[in-house]
Amino acid sequence: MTIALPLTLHTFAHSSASWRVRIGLHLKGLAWTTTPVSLLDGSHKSAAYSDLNPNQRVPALVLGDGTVLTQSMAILAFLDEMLPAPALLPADPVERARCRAFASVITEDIFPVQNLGVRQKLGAEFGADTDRQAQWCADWIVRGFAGLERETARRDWASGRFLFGESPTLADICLVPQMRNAVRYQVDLTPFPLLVAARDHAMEHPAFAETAPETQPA
Ligand SMILES: N[C@@H](CCC(=O)N[C@@H](CS)C(=O)NCC(=O)O)C(=O)O
Repeated sequence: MTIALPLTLHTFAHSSASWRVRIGLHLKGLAWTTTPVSLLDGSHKSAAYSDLNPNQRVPALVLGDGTVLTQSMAILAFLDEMLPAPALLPADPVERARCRAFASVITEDIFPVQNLGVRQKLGAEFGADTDRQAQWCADWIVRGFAGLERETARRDWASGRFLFGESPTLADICLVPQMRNAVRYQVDLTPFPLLVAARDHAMEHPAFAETAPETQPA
């Protein structure tokens, strides 16, 4: 079975979940066409986009045969299953579990509480202005990053490598966009030197640099 081409990625440049998928596509050597979905003007809630992704979130990946895939981690798993090299997880089962756990801290513990819909609700229903919303996001990022920094220190990770070895894995794919969110919310990264080093190393790889929000159409 092969992946039906061409691929169309419905994405928003500044969405970290979308960036994860762009990194994965690039790592797997796949080309794709971008269809921008603006979260700023609510395009993700339009009738047309809701037909494509009933959950009204980006990203969504449309395959050449019309199949629609959603949820960044499910899309990355699909890519890894269809194109096993380069692998997005370590070979060793324990390391795989640790790598998945690292990614989950970001995708399940940190990211959901700072998502756009959450921030909008904090503003509309709880009166939090943009500064308070940013503080909210920063607090959850700091808590999550503190754990990841401690975990990384415990693993004797050395800078100049990817988080789980010599090639990028889900851990790097999730960390880099989340670090960008941290910068956006003015998180002081000084307490997280290992995460900063991991981010900096990953950003030297074309799959990360060439898919960064700044490189995207919208
Ligand atoms: N768990 C989903 C999260 C997708 C998601 O929430 N994307 C954000 C942008 S990064 C979004 O579309 N937010 C819209 C909203 O919160 O209303 C994934 O990993 O794909």
